[in-house]
Amino acid sequence: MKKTWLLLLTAAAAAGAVCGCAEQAEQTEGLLPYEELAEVSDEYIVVGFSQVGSESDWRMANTASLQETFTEENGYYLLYEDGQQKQENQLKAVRNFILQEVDYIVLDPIVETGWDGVLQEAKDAGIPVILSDRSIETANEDLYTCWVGSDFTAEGERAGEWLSAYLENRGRGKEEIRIVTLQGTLGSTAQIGRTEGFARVMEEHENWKMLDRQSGDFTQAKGEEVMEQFLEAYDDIDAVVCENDNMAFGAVDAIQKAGRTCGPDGDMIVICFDAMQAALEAMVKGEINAAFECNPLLGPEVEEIIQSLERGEPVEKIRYVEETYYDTSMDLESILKNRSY
Ligand code: GZL
Repeated sequence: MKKTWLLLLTAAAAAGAVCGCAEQAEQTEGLLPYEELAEVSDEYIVVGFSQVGSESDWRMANTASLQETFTEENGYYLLYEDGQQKQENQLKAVRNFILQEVDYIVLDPIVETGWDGVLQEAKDAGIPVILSDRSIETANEDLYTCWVGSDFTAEGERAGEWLSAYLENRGRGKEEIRIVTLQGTLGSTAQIGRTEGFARVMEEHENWKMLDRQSGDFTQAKGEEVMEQFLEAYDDIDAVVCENDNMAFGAVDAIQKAGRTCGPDGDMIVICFDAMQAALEAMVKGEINAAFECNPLLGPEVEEIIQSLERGEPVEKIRYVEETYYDTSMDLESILKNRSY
């Protein structure tokens, strides 16, 4: 079902670079030139994609997955907007998409709250909204068609269970374990779920003590900064839980700069979420103990949903992707050879 495009004959239709290829990751500047709107009117399914930002390896892989899926060769015209980790940019992008009467809006919401108004506008405009990766908190579930992403709480529980088994196997099951956590962007679905999931396992271990949790905003620089503060504040940290790979890389840098050690042979256990290639390489180097996968390849999943909607078929409200974890007991060299991210 393609919406007949309303030609926007306004000066605001500034030239925009619309990308269809992953390596560009360019974003659409403002509105599309009206002559381009005419071209695509009935030829493509037009998708407006509002992305969180470009803060991490995971994010870049996720952006690439959608850009490699929604190409003109596949019958799509993608309007991509990088929110640069600011909700106001994403709100503006979604309003732009509504104004341009896209066929579908794909939104990866940086945080869970503050979306009801703009999603009501999309609903009033008859534009389905698919949440990709992160989700929203709303009293009105009709404001979006569905959410495809990870079960972040399960990821957090998996990490807690792994740590429990790891400590048990090393004869430390009864020892006091002092933990710090580098949280992701506060209020994001990934941060909420991972914190909650790990906390559930914490409750089963009265000998585990969470010394501190602070947000590193999913970035390596902030992760290093927060870990430096933790190292100054606590001199006997046993484990560092990093809610994404990039913060773990920052934490490892801070630990090493402080003359301390981490990883399977170090004095601090470091675990992280995402499990991108660089995290597995850090495990091979002995800097990180385990990485809990968060699948970034959501492009094909989102496309399947759009194709179902095009055929007038119902779609499930929540669609979780398959995920696993990796640790240094595994043949990481072989795994690295066969992994696409
Ligand atoms: C998780 C995603 C998170 C990643 C981070 O699905 O939202 O955001 O874990 C990214 O790397 O910044």
